[in-house]
Amino acid sequence: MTISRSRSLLPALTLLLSCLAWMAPARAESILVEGAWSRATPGQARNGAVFMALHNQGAEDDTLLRADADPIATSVEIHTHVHENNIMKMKAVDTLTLPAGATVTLMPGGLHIMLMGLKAPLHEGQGFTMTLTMQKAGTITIPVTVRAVGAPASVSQGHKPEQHVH
Ligand SMILES: [Cu+2]
Repeated sequence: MTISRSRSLLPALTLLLSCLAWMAPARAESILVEGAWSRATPGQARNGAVFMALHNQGAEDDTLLRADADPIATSVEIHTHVHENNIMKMKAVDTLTLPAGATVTLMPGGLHIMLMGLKAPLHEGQGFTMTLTMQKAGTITIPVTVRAVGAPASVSQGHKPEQHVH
């Protein structure tokens, strides 16, 4: 984990400390997975989504082939969002390319891992594990923390050194 060099360090640090519990990175050779989280599911919702940052620290491109969340979900798909007739729709993709030296961020409104057929609602504060299978790096088990229903789009946004004051 790297701490951003943001000048507004205190809020970032506070946020960082509050998410350290689920920020513990998981690693499989060249792939580092950070900050995997899911939203609590309201009422009768049968589907959930998981978000995370996938860092490919290797010299070669890799591919996320599949994700599994047994036993909490019946099936798991990799989804993205596409614009169709001015409507944002979710669309399943077969695989996800992880370019060498790059970070692919899964976040609400974009790429996500879809949990289909949840066997029980996801409650805030709960944790579960998922496995990700990469073509080259193999399988990695990651911890996922469930955050509140209204959790903001991406906590990692708070970690970006984006608030430059000139
Ligand atoms: Cu989806």
